[in-house]
Amino acid sequence: MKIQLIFPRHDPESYISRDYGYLVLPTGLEVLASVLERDNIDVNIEILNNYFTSEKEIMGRIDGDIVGVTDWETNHRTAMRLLKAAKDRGAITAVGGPNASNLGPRILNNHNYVDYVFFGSGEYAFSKLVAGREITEIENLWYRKNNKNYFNFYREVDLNSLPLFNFEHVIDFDRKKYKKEVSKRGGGEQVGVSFIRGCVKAVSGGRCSFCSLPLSGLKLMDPQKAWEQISCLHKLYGLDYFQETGDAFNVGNYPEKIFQARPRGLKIKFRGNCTIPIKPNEISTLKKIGFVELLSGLNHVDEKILLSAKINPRKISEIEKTVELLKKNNIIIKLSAMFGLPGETKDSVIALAKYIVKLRIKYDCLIHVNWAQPTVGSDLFNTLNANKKVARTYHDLTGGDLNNDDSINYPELIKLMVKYYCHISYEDISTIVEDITSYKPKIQF
Ligand code: B12
Ligand code: SF4
Repeated sequence: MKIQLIFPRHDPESYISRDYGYLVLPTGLEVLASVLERDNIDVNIEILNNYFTSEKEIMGRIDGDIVGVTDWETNHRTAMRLLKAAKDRGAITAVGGPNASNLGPRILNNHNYVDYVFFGSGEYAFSKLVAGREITEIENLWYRKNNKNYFNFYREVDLNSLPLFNFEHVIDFDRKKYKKEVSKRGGGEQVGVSFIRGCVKAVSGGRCSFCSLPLSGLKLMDPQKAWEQISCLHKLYGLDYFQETGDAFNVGNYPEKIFQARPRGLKIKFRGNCTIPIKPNEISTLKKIGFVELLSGLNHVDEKILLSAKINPRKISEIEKTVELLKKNNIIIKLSAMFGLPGETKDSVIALAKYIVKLRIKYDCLIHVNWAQPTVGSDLFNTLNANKKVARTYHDLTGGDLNNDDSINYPELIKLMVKYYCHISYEDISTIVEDITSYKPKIQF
């Protein structure tokens, strides 16, 4: 049986440029492939990465018995086009990934050429589907039966049960060409490795209002195994820069355990998300592990807004202490701030804007400025969808249906969130944000 797994490039109409600096190596799909092989299922697996192989060429190559595609919000339309082509050629079609995860019934309702939608981690579930197991026994799976949509049950994978993965199934992957192309585009060469699934904040204090993370609980990979995975990719391809893909790498003493298990003589760089504040001893552990870049949510500075978004407020002085220490340790910090959360006022927008400028000037750190996005699957989206005025106005403006669409016009929905839930207009927030974006730090994102 032939299995084709496809990682699509961003939709031409997405807000991300097709020449954007990063090239994606499809870690998630290779993890799925490694499990199929480990489970001794008699398959021939091909991974088509739209970053290396053009869409036209991929379309020409589609001939799998099962075709599975990764769906991000920024490549959703391309994902659907590819799945349609696969169904036209008689394939069983499956879609997974962070975007599809929250769209199960919507995708099944709107795209009759899609047979299965996977929620969250796909390792056990996809392997069972390919092995032909009874559909009702498969976790994390949305499917159609007699014109109705069903979801069986949720189960997180045990990361220690997974085999090691490599990039051997990716068609046209040439390490040298990859390196050259990455440097031409000016992007980082970090490769995703997944040692942490789930979020400690969600487990302990509930999910943030804008969160659409399709996982619950928290799973950690044994540090010994984590290094085996890294050593394997380093040995095979010389890869030496990794992004740990979890929401927060600094979970309890996990960084210290990773440091203790580190094999001697292996020079590896890391990038990953951490929750701040971070204690000085923890920063020095991150440094010793090889962290060169750290990503973290600054979110907002207004306590009321933070609390209503279920984000833990932090003292500004603690944030600055962390930023200063990271800088001293030569770890680049990239923060993200969020405008337009419910409750925003002129004062709160100005306070956040001033703080961003202060951090940029004082520490020259990069702060990515975003609008709070009510992604399907988040509490924010559910609140907007339940508000009849918002749903009706959204329909009048876009022709869309918030209850059933799988392609949401987020720019319009954000405007409506600001209109109905903030005490300042969208235009006024935009003007203030434009003012602060004129300052460019030396480090680029
Ligand atoms: C690493 C990463 C990157 C890296 C590299 C991406 C890569 N794949 O290697 C870089 C830094 C380049 C990046 C950039 C961006 N990223 Co990014 N990134 C991530 C991150 C942190 C990890 C992805 C990953 O490798 N996960 C680990 C693997 C094992 O999981 P996975 O890929 O999800 O696959 C599993 C399941 O989803 C499922 N699955 C996936 N596909 C399929 C297919 C089938 C058929 C099946 C059955 C199952 C299945 O099974 C897999 C195994 O369990 C995620 C957040 C996260 N934790 O997921 C964001 C994330 C994917 N990124 C996101 C975004 C928006 C972006 C950017 C567009 C941001 C921006 N505005 O610039 C850019 C654009 C990238 C580009 N190429 O142009 C969003 C997507 C939002 C959404 N809902 O779709 C995410 C979810 C972050 C977030 N919460 O907002 N990113
Ligand atoms: S937004 Fe991030 S920190 Fe908040 S619950 Fe979701 S994954 Fe956790």
